[in-house]
Amino acid sequence: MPFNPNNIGIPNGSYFALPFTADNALLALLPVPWDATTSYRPGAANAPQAILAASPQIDLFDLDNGDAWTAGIYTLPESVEIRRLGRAARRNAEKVIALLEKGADENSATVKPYLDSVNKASSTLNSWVYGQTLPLLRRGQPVGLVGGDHSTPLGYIRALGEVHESFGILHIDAHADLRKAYEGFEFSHASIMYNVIKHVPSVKKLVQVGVRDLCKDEAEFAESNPLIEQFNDYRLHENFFNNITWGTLCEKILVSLPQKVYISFDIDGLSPDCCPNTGTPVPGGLSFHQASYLLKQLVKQGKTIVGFDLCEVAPDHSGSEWDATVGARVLYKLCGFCIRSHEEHRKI
Ligand SMILES: [Mn+2]
Repeated sequence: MPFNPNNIGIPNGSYFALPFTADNALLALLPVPWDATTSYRPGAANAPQAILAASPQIDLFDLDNGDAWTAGIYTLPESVEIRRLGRAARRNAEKVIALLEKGADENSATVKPYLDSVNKASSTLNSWVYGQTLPLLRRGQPVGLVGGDHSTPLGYIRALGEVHESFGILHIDAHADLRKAYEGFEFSHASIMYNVIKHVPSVKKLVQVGVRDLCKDEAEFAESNPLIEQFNDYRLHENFFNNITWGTLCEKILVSLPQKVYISFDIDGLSPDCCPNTGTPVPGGLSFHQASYLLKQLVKQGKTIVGFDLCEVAPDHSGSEWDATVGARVLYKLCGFCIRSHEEHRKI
């Protein structure tokens, strides 16, 4: 049967049930089923599959991006080995967390072997993601990484750092993710942006939006580092209460970003009604429309989205598909804006 974009999608193993291959798609989607270091509530490892299952119900025509999908969105297969490695690492991480909660020291002989094995597994993941994404970037194909917890894109951002001399990150998240390590895990979901700043010198600016839960060390690190600019959720809402519009705030948010922008989208940056089962939900946050409008303005300003990730979506074990449905919608917006930004770029 020929592909008909007006019909309901027929599941085919590709996001949004689209009929593209590596050779005829502008954009590639890489599922990373991994939540080894999620501290509070696991589940993000199941997001790539749950979002895939929820994605065919989306109408391909998009009121912001029209028929952007026709440029091609291709889905890479989910790796069985990575899923298995992540599951084993998670079991060891749970042992570490349980021991730490009983008062054990990170460096004690009981904790250390488990901790070392989790850190080693995370390094393996980082190398794998790097190896998957670099060749695609080299042939000019941007990648959307579908996590997984927020530790998953580090290898990808490192690969971007080799292909692009200079780019900025627009980071939407309830958390700053600037911890030097968390619970002893060097590559924790709570450390992703610290690791990016430390390991990827091509990142010239990190703009964080929606942050509303961070420790003092992170606040001081952000304050003292000229690369980092935070638009925390309390200040954003203070502006709303004083009749400053979201359009004005978007301009302020986007002004310091360079021409090339990577988007790191933690679903918990949105209000928890969009992601009730995410690992560490926090009250407050952006609405779906605010986030969408911010991305639209980014593209409108002529910036190029060189890649993106969507992390920390966690499907509901009770059978509700809401988290995955919102995840699929956010993923589709990210894909659409990324494609549009490349078309805009070509026009210039
Ligand atoms: Mn995060």
